[in-house]
Amino acid sequence: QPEFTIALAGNPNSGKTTMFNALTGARQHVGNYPGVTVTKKEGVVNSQGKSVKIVDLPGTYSLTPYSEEELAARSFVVDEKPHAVIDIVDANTLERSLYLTVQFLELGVPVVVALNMMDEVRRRKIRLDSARLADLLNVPVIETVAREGEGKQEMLKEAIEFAQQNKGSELNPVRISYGEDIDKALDEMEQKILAARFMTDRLPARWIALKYIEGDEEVLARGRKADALSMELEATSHKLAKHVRTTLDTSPEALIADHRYGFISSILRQGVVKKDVTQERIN
Ligand code: GDP
Ligand code: MG
Ligand code: K
Repeated sequence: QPEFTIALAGNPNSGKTTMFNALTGARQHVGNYPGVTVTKKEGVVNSQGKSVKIVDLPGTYSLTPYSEEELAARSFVVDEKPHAVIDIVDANTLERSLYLTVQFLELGVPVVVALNMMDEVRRRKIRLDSARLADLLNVPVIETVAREGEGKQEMLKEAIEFAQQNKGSELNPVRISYGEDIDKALDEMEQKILAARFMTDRLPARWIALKYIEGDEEVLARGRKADALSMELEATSHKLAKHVRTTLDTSPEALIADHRYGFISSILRQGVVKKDVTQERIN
């Protein structure tokens, strides 16, 4: 029985399966996620003297379960609680890719970011400061080229270290500001969720509140089974949605997405991406 489970997550086409194959070789097992037709690939590797189960999650842009793939990926992370998640990011589309990364961080998941496709980034003369990104996100960031196997050992080592450190302990989920109205509702709901210990055995209180505000049907359904507090949280969310609709002519969901992208672009502006203009002109 493997000691650790590490999941490979990321957007479609970010190189997950290529990395999965580079790590596991022929030692693969294919099955299905419970309740859906989405294929689940698993393999076992030995690294750092540990036996590690690697799971290739379906590609997702978000952790909002709009599709079977997104639902399968999120349920695996929430319910199976892998010891670490390696987020395979296409470094050529960093801004869009980090949208998923940030959602893992809000969920309090131990994440190692693999900046993949670095061969293409280098060819385009884009300079990415991965150490700076690691500082700003407060997680390990490793540059990789999955097709060449470049960076895979270091990436795995970081994930195993992360898994060992975080075994049994809780991470501090990232807290993003979503603007005055949403933040106020989030704070209130978070306090109530904590006081009632409403689903907090698996999930951070603020994340649960955020999902109520987003109107996440899967979390709402879990909540209805769990406790009477769910009625109150739904009522607060409806009131907020009405207020946001009246005053800003938009939905809380759209506001949340805007602020997440704002959070990401502020990180990227702090010296993460440097385009070498001189080189660009020469080529
Ligand atoms: P998945 O959808 O995340 O599983 O992505 P795949 O592993 O199927 O990869 C998508 C495409 O990107 C394939 O054509 C891969 O060969 C290619 N690819 C994967 N990793 C790299 C990389 O590091 N560099 C380059 N240039 N291509 C890559
Ligand atoms: Mg794949
Ligand atoms: K590509």
